Amino acid sequence: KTKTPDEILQVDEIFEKEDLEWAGVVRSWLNEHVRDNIGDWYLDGTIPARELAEGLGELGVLGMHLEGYECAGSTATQYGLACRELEAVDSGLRSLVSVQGSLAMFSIHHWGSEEQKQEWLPQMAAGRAIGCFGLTEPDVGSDPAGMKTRATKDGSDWILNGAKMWITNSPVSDVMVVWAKTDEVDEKTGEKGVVRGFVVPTDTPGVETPEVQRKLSLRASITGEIVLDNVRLPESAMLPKASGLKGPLSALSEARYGIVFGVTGAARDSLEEALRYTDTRIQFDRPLSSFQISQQKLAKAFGEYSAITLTAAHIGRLKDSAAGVRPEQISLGKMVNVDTAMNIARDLRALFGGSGITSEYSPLRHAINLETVLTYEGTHEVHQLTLGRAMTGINAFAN
Ligand code: TGC
Ligand code: FAD
Repeated sequence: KTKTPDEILQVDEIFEKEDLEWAGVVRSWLNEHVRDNIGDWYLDGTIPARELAEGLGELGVLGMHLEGYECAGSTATQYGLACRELEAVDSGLRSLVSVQGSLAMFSIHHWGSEEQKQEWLPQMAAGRAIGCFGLTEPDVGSDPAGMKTRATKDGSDWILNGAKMWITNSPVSDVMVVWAKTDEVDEKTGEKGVVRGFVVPTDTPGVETPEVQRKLSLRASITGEIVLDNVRLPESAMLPKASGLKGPLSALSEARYGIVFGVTGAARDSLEEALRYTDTRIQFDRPLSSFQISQQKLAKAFGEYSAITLTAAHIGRLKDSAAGVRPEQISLGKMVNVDTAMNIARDLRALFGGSGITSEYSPLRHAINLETVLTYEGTHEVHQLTLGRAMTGINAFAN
């Protein structure tokens, strides 16, 4: 009698019964609406973002961990388990939900005015409005403190100029949270330039959002630029409570948390697919699953999958606890879980032989997607240095 990896691990002893039931609801919805299409969307290099956002809004996953404004107010663990199911289908799908809920909606929810929250959060939770988050620029990625996008005052209005790069969903967004430096003096450095967030409807004159083409990874996701050419905004467009890098970094903590859970889904899906395939594929008159080397690969992947699942559960519990989770703990989860999930998907892909390089089977698609996940939301190296700093007390990011 065979058992699934989750049965052997006894995930029902790791997570609460009702949380796993919720994960089952998300999984069923994805099986019904997405799973059969994902390979084609990936090959086509796109995703029906608007249609999907409305479906995901109805399912209740957009901004589900936020309170009020028609958001579900779920626990961090429940949100993590939803990310796990989404990324079991494709990292691009989890990206759609991460950017909407953890980056754009969270920024407005945490740092916005009451009017901004009332205007945007209910329609974003329902998936009627799509949001994006513009921090990275063509010349500034890992070091957002060096951003060049500027917000200057003209009377009571703000004028935004600059460019953002690699922005998930910018070409299909209705609203953007854009981070720019103002002329204010930074109290810490004594220099001019304080990072502020702005809520910018994408139909504002001067905004353009060309799509990034020719991606090899995260193909079932729309990525774009944001070009801001003398974009005039009312004073009320600024997020009033965010000042300094803490604004965007707090949102990044939320989205990185979703990744810690999400990638365990990509690993689980790769393992389940490999178990199914090796059970039915016959070589030398025996199923592939009967060879010792196949079982070694499966066992190694299972061990690693178990470890990252337990890490995600631990970080979820910390986030749900009264004390909360610290940024370096999220860095630990992002660094270890993404790298491990990528290695699991890559190693298992070999078990499929030639079939493994087609869109018919998921492990290579997951592995290639995870190259992006390793890079965005803080590169693997940024998280290594964050942990290095937490352990040694020495900042090795710069001189
Ligand atoms: P530092 O100057 O020390 O800190 C600035 C202020 O921020 C606070 N802070 C945090 N707050 C909340 N959460 C965090 N994770 C935080 N990290 C720092 C910090 O306490 C300080 O507050 P205050 O009150 O003292 O001013 O900056 P740092 O040295 O900590 O940061 C340096 C570094 C390199 C770690 C940071 O710049 C960084 O994380 N860089 C990576 C940039 C990045 O991750 N970009 C991601 C862009 S968005 C994206 O990729 C979306 S992909 C979406 C998808 O499709 O799923
Ligand atoms: P760089 O910062 O130039 O880094 C290049 C290499 O140098 C990396 O290996 C890095 O680790 C290394 N490096 C940099 N500094 C150091 C150092 N001090 N020590 C050691 N090594 C270092 N951004 C957004 O704002 N919003 C989005 O929605 C978004 N979506 C994305 C979607 C996709 C598909 C991709 C690929 C990216 C997305 N990003 C988004 C951007 C992403 O966050 C950046 O690509 C990432 O932060 C790295 O920045 P960079 O590409 O400029 O690389």
